[in-house]
Formats: sequence, C-alpha cells, structure tokens
Amino acid sequence: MKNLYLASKNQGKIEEYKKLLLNVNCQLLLQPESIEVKEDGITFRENAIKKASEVSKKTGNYAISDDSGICIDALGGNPGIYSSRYAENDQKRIERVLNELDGEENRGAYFIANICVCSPLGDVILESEAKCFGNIILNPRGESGFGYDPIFEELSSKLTFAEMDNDLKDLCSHRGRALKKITPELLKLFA
Ligand code: ITT
Repeated sequence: MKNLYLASKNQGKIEEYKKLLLNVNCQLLLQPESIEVKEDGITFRENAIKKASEVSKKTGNYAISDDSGICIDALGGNPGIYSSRYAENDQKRIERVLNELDGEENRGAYFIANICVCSPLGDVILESEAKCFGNIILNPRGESGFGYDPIFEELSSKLTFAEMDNDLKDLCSHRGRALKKITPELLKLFA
C-alpha cells in the first residue's frame, strides 16, 4: 500500500479527510511537525500546490493538500485566502466577520477548496476545485465542524455546516465535492 501524506495541520480538515479518503487504498500519514510551509501565494490554487509539493518533496511520498476559505460578497471576497489568519482563533474570526457584516443586508458567501495531489518528486498530478454557496447568518448555530461552520448557512438545506452531520457536510461542502471530482483518479493511483 502506498503512503499518502496529508499536507495540513488543520485538525478540522484532517478529520474530514480521514473519512473522505477511507475508500482510497492508501496509508494516510499526517504532515510531520517539522515541515512548515509558508503560504505566501496569492491564490488558493498557488497555496494548494505549494503545500502538496513541499510535503511530497520533503517526505519522498505522495501528498494531498487543500487550500480553502470563505469568500464573503459584502467584504469584497474577504477573508478569502486569509481565512485562517483573519483573527487568532475560530471564535475571534467569527466575531470579526459578524462585526464587519453588522447592518449589512447582503449576506451572500461561498466556501472554496482547491485540492492538489503531488507525486513523490513534487510534481502536480491531480488538481480540483469546488465551491459551496450560502449566507452568513446573524447568530452562530450548531456544534459540529470547525472554523466558520456555525455562521455559514448552506443555500439549499438552510442548515449551517455546524448543524449538519459529517455525511451531509461531505455531500455538499466545497471539500467533499472537490475531492469527489478526482476520486476516480485517486482510486486508480492507489489501486
Ligand atoms: P493547513 O494549511 O495546514 O491545511 P489552514 O487552516 O492554514 O491549515 P487554509 O490556509 O486552507 O488552512 O485555511 C483555511 C481556513 O478556511 C480554515 O482555517 C478555516 O478557517 C476556513 N475553512 C476552510 N474550510 C472550512 C470548512 O469546511 N468549515 C469551516 N471553515 C473552513
């Protein structure tokens, strides 16, 4: 069985990938603490490529990365690529967004995920992107998930990501749908 490093230190993402990759016949390994990737790209795609290629080159194994974030219409697409750096923790990031949207009627937003898979030599072999549309609600709802989940109400279900069980979030989320697009290739790669 081939190794696949998950190029992420985000515990919320790690839990989701452990489940999303269950059918792929790989040994899923976590990014070694010693590897720090500087996310200085100006697009989600650039950062995703950087994370997967650095981790694959440094470990000599396949690596999969995910650069994601929430883009809010009334904030001109912010926090976008700065989603994880918008404040010092999830609660403060949520407070900042809610404050910035205070009195704003346009609450439209989307989550986006760019996934990249690199070969053991650091070459990009698979890429995928997906978005999930919704609205930023006035008061957080739900206990599951991570990050901005409690304030993002998905458009069709009217549930926040934090109110969904894992299966439902995987079905409609940016991450779940981006991964689904490349699942046939992943299954072949690790067959
Ligand atoms: P890694 O780079 O180590 O994977 P990170 O948290 O820095 O971790 P990103 O740069 O991709 O990852 O930032 C993504 C941020 O966007 C993440 O920290 C959350 O705040 C937010 N985010 C992404 N996907 C999310 C989701 O499904 N639910 C809630 N928030 C999400």
